[in-house]
Amino acid sequence: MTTLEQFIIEKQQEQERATGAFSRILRDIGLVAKMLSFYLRRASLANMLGEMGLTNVQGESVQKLDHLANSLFIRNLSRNPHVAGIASEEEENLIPANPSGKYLVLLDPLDGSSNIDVGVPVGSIFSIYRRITPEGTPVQLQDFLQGGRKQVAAGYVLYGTSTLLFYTTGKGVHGFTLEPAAGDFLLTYPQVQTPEKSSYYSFNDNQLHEWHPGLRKYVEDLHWRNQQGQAQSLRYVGSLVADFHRNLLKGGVFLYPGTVSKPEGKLRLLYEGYPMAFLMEQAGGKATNGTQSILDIVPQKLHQRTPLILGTALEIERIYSFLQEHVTVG
Ligand code: AHM
Ligand code: MG
Repeated sequence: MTTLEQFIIEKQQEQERATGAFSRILRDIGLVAKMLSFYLRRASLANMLGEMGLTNVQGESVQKLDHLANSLFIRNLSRNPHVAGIASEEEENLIPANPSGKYLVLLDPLDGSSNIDVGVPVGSIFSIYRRITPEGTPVQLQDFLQGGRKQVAAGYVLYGTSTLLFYTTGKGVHGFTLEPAAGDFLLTYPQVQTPEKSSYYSFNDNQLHEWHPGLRKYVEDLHWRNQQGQAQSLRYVGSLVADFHRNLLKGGVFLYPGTVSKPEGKLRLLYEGYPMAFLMEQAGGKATNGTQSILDIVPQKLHQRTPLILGTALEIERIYSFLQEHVTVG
């Protein structure tokens, strides 16, 4: 079986100018994922559930495990000489690391906070960029605001019935499963393509009344298709990584759109939108905010939010046609 480490080395050898810097970052992310997987399984036994009593930059209460995941990633990655800087959903400002490094890592260290305390799968999301400011100088905000098409890699770790690590470097999506006995991630999903047919839909409908009328019509269409015998099943975990992963493998669509009172939506462009969009496109699907591809959105700030719709290519086209047919917002 191929381990994540072997796979990374093989891929590195395929690139003429590869120095191993990038591979070492992926290895570090894998290492933190293994540690987190271990801590998450013990959380309710080791008094690691519940809140820290702090609020993060997003105005959300920080869970103990959010805090742990954030510190583990930052501590490990900032020791890596190739990491010039880090940005995290949990940190207000960017974190300069090693000025001589040439890569940046952006993180949602533990995604799906509302599920942490109830034993429901959560995840970590990462994306990697090459810096644009000169090596040897401290990183700047502009390094982090290059836009989704500049990602050199993106991926996620799903802490579920098994711990899975899926990533892309722009040449397909590859998935690994943690073999706890060996302590290694093993290649179990080479070259993942999402099915063409969508069978699942995932969204929180508590603000449906505030959605764009085109999207409300699309939801009616999902129900109508069920009546026609074209089974469309609702599956919503409430952890983006888990919802994304199921739909990636089974064929589906995930929606977290903007609403009349929150047109910018909830999810973060840099930590959640870009990496998941990169993965979905690499697996043959599409990602949109309703008007343009997520990867084409020009970022303005670190913690920018975005409406996020991810799914099979045909299903996203279908959504576009509903949005165009019903243009009035209200
Ligand atoms: P988090 O980063 O604070 O965990 O929030 C992101 C999560 C996503 O994992 C998930 O898709 C979404 O928020 C669920 O939101 P809601 O509870 O509104 O359905
Ligand atoms: Mg998140």
